[in-house]
Amino acid sequence: MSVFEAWYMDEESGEDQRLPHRLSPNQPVSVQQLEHIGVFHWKLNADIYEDDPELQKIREEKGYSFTDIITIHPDKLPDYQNKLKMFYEEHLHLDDEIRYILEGSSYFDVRDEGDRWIRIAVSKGDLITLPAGIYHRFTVDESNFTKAMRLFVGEPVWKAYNRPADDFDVRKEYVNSLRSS
Ligand code: KMT
Ligand code: NI
Repeated sequence: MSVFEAWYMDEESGEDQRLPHRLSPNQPVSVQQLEHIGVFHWKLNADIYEDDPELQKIREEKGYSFTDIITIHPDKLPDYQNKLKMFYEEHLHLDDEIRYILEGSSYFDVRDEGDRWIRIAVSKGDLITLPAGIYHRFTVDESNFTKAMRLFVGEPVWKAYNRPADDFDVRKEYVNSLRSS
């Protein structure tokens, strides 16, 4: 089982978004740093996701009433290349982004409070939440495969607003929450 790991990205290190893009030497980012910018994480047993009391508890506590499953793979996701490109555009949402990795692995990139890219490696069993208003993006890694559960409070809204999206209240509130913590 690979561990949940995050690092500051080398933003100069070439084209292929699916590569790790670590700095050298590696500059790790701690769980505490991630929590500070509102990114939270649970490790669950994805083998039992269909009937997992731990997942059920989180869903009840957080009100994650909606779930569906998305498979990101060239043969499984219609319009794969375009979708991948869209996911990798820096964007925000008006609601939290909650993803539970059931199979495979991938990267979520999030901006820290100083606007630097942090790359978060997620794999089977990682449930990650990104707060409403955080600038982020997503990519598969070199495995080109992730199966993920998408969770949502109520009726899902997948709409993404590409940067710049600084005028949204949700963005202002997010930026303020960083200042006051
Ligand atoms: C998003 O909004 O960034 C996504 O939905 C990413 C793909 S879901 C694993
Ligand atoms: Ni997103």
